[in-house]
Amino acid sequence: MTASGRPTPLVASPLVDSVFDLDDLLAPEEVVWSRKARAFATNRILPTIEQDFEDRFFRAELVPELGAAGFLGMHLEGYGYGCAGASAVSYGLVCLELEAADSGWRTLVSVQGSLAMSAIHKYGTEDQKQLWLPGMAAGSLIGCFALTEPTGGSDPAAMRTTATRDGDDWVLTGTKRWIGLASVADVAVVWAQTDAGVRGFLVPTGTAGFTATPIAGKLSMRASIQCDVTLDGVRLPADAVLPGATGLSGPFSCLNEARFGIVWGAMGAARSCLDAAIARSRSREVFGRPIGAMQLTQAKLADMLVEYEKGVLLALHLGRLKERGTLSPAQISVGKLNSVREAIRIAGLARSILGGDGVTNEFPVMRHLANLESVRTYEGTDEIHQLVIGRALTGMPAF
Ligand code: TGC
Repeated sequence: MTASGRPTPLVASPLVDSVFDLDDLLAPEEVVWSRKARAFATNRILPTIEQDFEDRFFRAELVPELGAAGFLGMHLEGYGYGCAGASAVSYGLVCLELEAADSGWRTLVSVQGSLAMSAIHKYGTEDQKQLWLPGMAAGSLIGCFALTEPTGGSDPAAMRTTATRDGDDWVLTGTKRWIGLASVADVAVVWAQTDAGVRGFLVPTGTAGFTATPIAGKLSMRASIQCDVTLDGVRLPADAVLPGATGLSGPFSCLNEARFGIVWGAMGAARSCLDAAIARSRSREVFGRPIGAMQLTQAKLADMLVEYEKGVLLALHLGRLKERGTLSPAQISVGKLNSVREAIRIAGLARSILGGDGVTNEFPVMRHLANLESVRTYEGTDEIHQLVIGRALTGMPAF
């Protein structure tokens, strides 16, 4: 229920679907994943999300349900470790449907599957994979990914967290910030400087010296958790290191996975805003007729649909490239930059169609708008992605 007692709208968008017909471009199993995620979002997230956002409440019981649905680590290449072995496009569609409910829940699937699980899956030993991945796929264990530091997230090469050898052990010291799920995580994938460059470490969060503190005062992503993390002489055994990753390409390859999910997810938030605006335009009367019968409103709705459809088609193109194994970081940057930027524009136009009521939680639009400002900032800001694209076009790095 919304604050006004109206039922929370379903994530359904029959009008948008009928004009676009995305399903026509999808394989049958992709439609199945999409509908499954839409049902999960509608039945398990939407009924409580406005109140959870208001209360800053993370509904932890949904995590094993996401695992049971097969959404956690669903796209990790190959079967095994309890993962679904689904296609990149299927994963993207799940991200879209979950983010149509709330960016926080798509973020959870990203942090767990695309960042923490993918780091272990790409770079871990067989023992590390067996220890962590099945529980993480089931949602009985939670992972986080500690890369960003308080001095800024855009330049991981400048990280100050260190890992030094002491006999066979590693000792980690430093601070991380904006680390999703860290205070509820069982394991943290921590990136730190070593004599041999940046390495990744698996840190059970109960290890002495590891502290995670949720960041207070967020006006965005309020139904999810982001933390400050302190590593105060965290002592780890030799086999805590991820052996397959040396250098920044390790964490950056995981960011590629998460950014790919955002390309799709942000369009889900956009679709939810478009749905709300369409419904309101048909029911709200001003100057004696529905505002949807007015040319200025129709122009806004048309522009919103065009950008939504273009964004999803771009996501689908990138998904097909990913499935072929040819998707490049610059192509992902094009998608992340476009999807989030256009989703924010669509949400803003939707808010204008809703009038004053658009700033209340009677509608999901301000929540999406606030969430999308976080989505715009993490996993590479607009400016970072412009610079990655600029480097690809000119051959000259400008950062
Ligand atoms: P550069 O010299 O370009 O590259 C260093 C090494 O990395 C490789 N590389 C990549 N590999 C895979 N995928 C990519 N996208 C890659 N980009 C670079 C590169 O080939 C090189 O490899 P090697 O083997 O030659 O050493 O590195 P740079 O430091 O100059 O990079 C510049 C830039 C701007 C591209 C990079 O710093 C960047 O992407 N910055 C943005 C980082 C970012 O997105 N930060 C936010 C992370 S969000 C977060 O941590 C929170 S997680 C979500 C949550 O917990 O809720």
